[in-house]
Amino acid sequence: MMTEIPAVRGFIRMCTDGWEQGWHERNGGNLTYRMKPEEVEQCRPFFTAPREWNSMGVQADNLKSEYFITTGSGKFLRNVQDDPEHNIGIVEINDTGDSWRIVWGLENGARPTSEFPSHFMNHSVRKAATNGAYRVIYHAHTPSLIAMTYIMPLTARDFTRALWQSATECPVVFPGGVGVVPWMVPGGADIAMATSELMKKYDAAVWAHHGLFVSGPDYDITFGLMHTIEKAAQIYMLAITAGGGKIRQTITDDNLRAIAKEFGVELNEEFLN
Ligand code: 2HA
Ligand code: ZN
Repeated sequence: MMTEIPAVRGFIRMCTDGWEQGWHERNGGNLTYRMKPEEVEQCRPFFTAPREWNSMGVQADNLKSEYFITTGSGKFLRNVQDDPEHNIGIVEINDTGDSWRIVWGLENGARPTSEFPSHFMNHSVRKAATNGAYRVIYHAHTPSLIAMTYIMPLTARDFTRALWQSATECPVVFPGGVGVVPWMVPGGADIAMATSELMKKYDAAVWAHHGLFVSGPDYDITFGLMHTIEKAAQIYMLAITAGGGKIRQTITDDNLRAIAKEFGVELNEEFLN
């Protein structure tokens, strides 16, 4: 069965995990995975007759003829586990890198996530930046991080510092920091380009008043990054609220440097004083 293939099973589990965290109200959030050639071959016996090509409005040379597992547009991540065929699917990219067609799932006229252009451009940038290692792009509506976008200056520096200072593990998990996209209309090529520009530098991009995009090599690392950032945001919001807007003490820049040294990671120096 398709759902027994590890790449597909892991994809479904991640949708359920995100739902259980409270990050996917209604049709909120989306997930895509760039398949390995051997995974495509494992899935191919279950492929249905390919449907028509659909142009994306974005293009990437390094994603020509790739296959992606994707959540469906308007679909609820809550429903993926019970009914994968209607809520997720596999798409093939054409040999010019600007169109997709469905080869499995997304039954009854469903389409890939409305954020497919953003996912696609982020995949292109992260694939190039990591020599092909990165395969997962994940978008979620993480409440505490969204709340932070109402009270903090919308800069990479302000968000990165606040998050690094909110849990000792953070500088180890995302030493490069996080980027911030100002409020933009979701779903189109403009927000896709703005996000992928930041993804050249960062594994994670905050969407102001909307949520978070993260990238990674596999489901565990990518889900873990989303989870770590959202938990840090939750701690930050708890502390700032309990303190009446005042933080009495925090992890210092020297502390951050000491963690980096001990754990052998290189912190983005731009964000240190
Ligand atoms: O899938 O989250 O950003 C719905 C969304 C759009
Ligand atoms: Zn969203």
